[in-house]
Amino acid sequence: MAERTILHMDLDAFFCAVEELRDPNLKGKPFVVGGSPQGRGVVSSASYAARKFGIHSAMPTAQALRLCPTLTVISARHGDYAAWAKKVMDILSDETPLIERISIDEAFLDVSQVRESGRQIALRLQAEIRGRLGLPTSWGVASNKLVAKIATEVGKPEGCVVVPPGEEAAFLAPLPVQMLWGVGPKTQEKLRQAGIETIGQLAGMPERALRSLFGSRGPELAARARGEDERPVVQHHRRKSMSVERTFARDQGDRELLESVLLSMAEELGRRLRERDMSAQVVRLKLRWPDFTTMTRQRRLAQPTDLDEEIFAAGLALFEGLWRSGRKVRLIGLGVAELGAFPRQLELFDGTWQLERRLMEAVDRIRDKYGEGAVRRARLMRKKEG
Ligand code: TTP
Ligand code: MG
Ligand code: MG
Repeated sequence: MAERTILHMDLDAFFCAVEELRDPNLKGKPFVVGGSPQGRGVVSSASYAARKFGIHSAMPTAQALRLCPTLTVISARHGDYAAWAKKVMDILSDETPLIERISIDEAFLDVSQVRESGRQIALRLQAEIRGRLGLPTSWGVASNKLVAKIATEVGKPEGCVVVPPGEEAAFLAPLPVQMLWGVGPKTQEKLRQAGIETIGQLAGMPERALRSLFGSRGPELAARARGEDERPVVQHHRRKSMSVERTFARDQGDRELLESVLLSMAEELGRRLRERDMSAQVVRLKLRWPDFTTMTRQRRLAQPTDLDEEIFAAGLALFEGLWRSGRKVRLIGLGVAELGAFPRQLELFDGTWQLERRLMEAVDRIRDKYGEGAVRRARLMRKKEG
């Protein structure tokens, strides 16, 4: 692949920054935008002054108040943020059409074809967004998305960190593994137990050790730790839907098995969405009976999602609407549609936070009931069929 120049931008304490535009007295003060401490509100965005107290996004507001009793809590006046974010994205779009928005306040730009250096472009856009809108941004410049995004994180707030080509691995080496895309709490814990805390240590792990810890995912993880990433910058809505389906060698009427197949499909779709930094607004189910009649149903979600649990919950609800106990199924398919880089703000409203909890509990219940064995059984079946 020819050498690329990728920029990544993320607004600093975005919701807080918008609130500061409304009320300049907030500047420099510890405050958060979030749900109320009664109920089960959580912090959406914490000002940098509040972060000094250890306050961060997704922390219960009540806990944030314990850490900083003088904290100001502002309820999210939602509409505004999207409008401000759009103004920022419009400035970026004027620069290049090769822009991929990945959340409400961040985007990648591919400026490989632009003659100006990545640093110059980033600094110019940073100044323009500050000057025209009064909003602070941080920028990362690198040869790929993975490293550019981490560079942004490292420079926050109001930073511009450039990682020259060839220095990706050296740049990442001292950073903690959890800054790496794809390393969640579970992976982090596994690595910690193996004595691995920095990205550099991960990059240096012998292939055998990686495989025994993470199976086929191991080498991929090591590649990321070396700062390798070939994912292109994808303009929005290029891809509209994705789906997976399975035809059974023998028609299946067993609820346990059908549900576990559905679950593994939801996991597959969730993984593919997250890999592309996308969310889906619609979930679709397809069932084909032994006589080849085919039914499809779809459901629009209250919020776009990239979570296995939510895709599964919607798929399961559709399934239950179509299927009667014991009825044989020839093919089952699950899909997601209306994909985009939607802002995901489950935590904004206390109610949706609880909804997410409920969904996770539902999945755990099904896993408890049917056990890992059910999923394994489905996998074995697939093997036999293949
Ligand atoms: P982030 O970019 O993750 O956070 P931030 O902009 O507040 O702070 P940083 O300087 O570290 O980038 O998220 C962007 C906005 O999305 C954030 O201002 C509020 C919203 N958000 C939530 O509503 N809930 C969350 O859990 C997170 C992480 C963000
Ligand atoms: Mg931000
Ligand atoms: Mg962000």
